[in-house]
Amino acid sequence: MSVKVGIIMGSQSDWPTMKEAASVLDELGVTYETKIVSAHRTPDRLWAYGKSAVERGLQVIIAGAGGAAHLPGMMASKTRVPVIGVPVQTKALSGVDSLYSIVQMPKGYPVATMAIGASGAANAGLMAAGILALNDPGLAQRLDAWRDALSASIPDEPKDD
Ligand code: RP5
Repeated sequence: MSVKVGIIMGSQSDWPTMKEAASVLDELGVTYETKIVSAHRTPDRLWAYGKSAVERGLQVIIAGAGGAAHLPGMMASKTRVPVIGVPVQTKALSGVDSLYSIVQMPKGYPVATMAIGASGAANAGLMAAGILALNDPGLAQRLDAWRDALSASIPDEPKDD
């Protein structure tokens, strides 16, 4: 069976953030592929990945990048497969640069933009799982259980350390 989720990122340096998405998908039993695809350093790789995404059976692409983060938007321009964008936190501007680069897409080429950093990457994994769960009852059940477990782990009252 073909892999349905692609996790792509602009650089090796994005992996510590993007592996939060991978980790959530692991917990939910969703298979995925991971690739370094840079809008600026490997534009031909980006083009080839986007061009073949539909025929390869990808159903969601999670794309993370930092700084001048053009990867998610460029990928959305190349394929109709839904793209979830993760703004990677940067040293210079704390990831606000990444967020602004990803979120403000022109009409016609949407990117579902997550929060900056690790939480955004984890939520990207959950969002991808939620999309796939629409047509996968087993995954829907696992996702419901995951959400219930998270909810159950929250204490009723705060306590001192
Ligand atoms: C972007 O530039 C990448 O997504 C990364 O977040 C940022 C910095 O890349 P490196 O210089 O660490 O490779 O393209």
